[in-house]
Amino acid sequence: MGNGGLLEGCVPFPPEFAERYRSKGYWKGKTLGEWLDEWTARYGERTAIVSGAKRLSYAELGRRVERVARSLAALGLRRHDRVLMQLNNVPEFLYVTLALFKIGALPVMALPAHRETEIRHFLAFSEAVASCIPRRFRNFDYLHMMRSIAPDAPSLRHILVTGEDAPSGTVSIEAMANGAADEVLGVLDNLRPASSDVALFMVSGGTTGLPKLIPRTHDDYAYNVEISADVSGLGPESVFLVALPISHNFPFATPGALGTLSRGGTVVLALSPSAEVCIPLIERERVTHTSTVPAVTIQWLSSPLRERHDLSSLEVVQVGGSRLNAEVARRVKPLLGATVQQVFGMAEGLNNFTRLDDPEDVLFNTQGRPLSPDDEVRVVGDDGKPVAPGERGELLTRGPYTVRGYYKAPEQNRAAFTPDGFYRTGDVVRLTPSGNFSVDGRVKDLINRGGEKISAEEVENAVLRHPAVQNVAVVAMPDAVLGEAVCAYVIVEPERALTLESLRAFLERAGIARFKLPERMETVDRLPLTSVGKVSKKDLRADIAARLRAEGKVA
Ligand code: OOB
Repeated sequence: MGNGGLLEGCVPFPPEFAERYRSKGYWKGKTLGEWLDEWTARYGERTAIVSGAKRLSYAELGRRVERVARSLAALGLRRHDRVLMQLNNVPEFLYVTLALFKIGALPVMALPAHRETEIRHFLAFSEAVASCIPRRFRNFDYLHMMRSIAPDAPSLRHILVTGEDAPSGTVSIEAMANGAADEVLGVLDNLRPASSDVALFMVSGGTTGLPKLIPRTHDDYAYNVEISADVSGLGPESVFLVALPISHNFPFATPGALGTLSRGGTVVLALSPSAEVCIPLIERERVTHTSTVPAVTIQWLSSPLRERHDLSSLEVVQVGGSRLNAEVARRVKPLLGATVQQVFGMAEGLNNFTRLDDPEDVLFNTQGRPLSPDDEVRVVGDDGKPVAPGERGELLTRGPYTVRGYYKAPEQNRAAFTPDGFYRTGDVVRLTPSGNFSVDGRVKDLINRGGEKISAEEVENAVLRHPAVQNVAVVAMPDAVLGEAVCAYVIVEPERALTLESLRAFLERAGIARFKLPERMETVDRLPLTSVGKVSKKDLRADIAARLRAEGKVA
């Protein structure tokens, strides 16, 4: 134990639930930092991380994390301090995140794709004291962005960067990891968090204006890691390719990097999920497991590189984040030589997996079933009452690794959680006779673009700031590879003109992540309304789907 007390603004598990999860052995009473110490002691000289030409043993990883933890403590970071993480798939992501777990400071898992608007929001809302960024990645200068934001973020005291040398006003993570920074011996003992405390903040795909923060505790997140590692068949001989951006829950901890480290396997970091990067890497490192979104799976399946490389090591390809088409699922074994495992998870908690020995019908046509015997799931109709078995309804859930509330969001929590603590997933599911879920739709107002969640309201608010826009509604349109893409229906101000290009340029200048920008714009005189006078997104979705079909762009 450490100094108790949950971070203010977080909703605790009710004591009787916490007690049950502990007594059943789900929550083991260890922090993620303590878990890391166990793994590094147990797997010592085995290879923990591969990144480019760099290979690190567990022992070396443990030493680096320890030095970074001490350096962060020396910088003044303390338990409960928030740290914005915006690193791409580099070892520094793991050094810092694991070091923060040790000192009880809290990573906020932003994405490299986020831009000024999102980052300003995260810094202000979390009151982060430090931010962690690459110097440059994919032709974007993160240091420049951070320096222009910093004066408006009064809480921000440190900018931690990748690379050996640190430009003025920044700290090099690599230097900390190499022991070049000051060490504060003994200080860590005063900082140890409790296992019941918050360990990190995930970012919600969210349906409201701006992304919400999801507090996950050491106990619940460690359990998430453990049960997802079990169901994925990970062991000391496993080699896991982290292809998706590592700050997502799926590649980070479900089971992803942490699940692999918990089993003594090797984590291979890829700088991009593209076939060009990943397929040669699978051959070179003899990768056994990886996690992908359907859009990535499709790209790998159709890549000519597949035939030019030896992929025989590959055992399991996990696919999640958005609905996988059964025909695509069917092609994974013949074309990649691996078992497909569908993963229907969420940063808020609940994970559903198909099991590796499930019959093909389940593997191809369902999104799996919950991992924990104590995951409680309900499928309810519009009236909030359970539907008949096999009928469609919204999935509600509560359990040993599902949050009870978003951070500092009492109002949104009243809408997103039932009074008895079930999280309303917003997903429309059907329980199939095999006991697995089929994800058939959603009631939440977001666009799932290749697994990346985009709040319609957030994009609408940004579009409304354009002077030529009188009103707008943003909806999902079908996309053959991404599943969905962003379409904006705009009412243009009289006497003004607006093109998709100028709207996108406007949004990009406003500092909004590129993946959220509309890919199509329809100008209309009015927006269709429902009987209660709200914009009918259902009609708009049907309209854009019909147009795309008429244009021969989708089947
Ligand atoms: C994962 O997490 P998030 O938080 O980015 O998104 C969660 C939402 C779900 O509520 C659902 O709407 C959708 O993403 N989703 C799926 C799906 N997996 C997620 N929809 C259909 N089929 C699937 N297989 O996306 C996430 C977190 C952990 C593991 C895997 C995915």
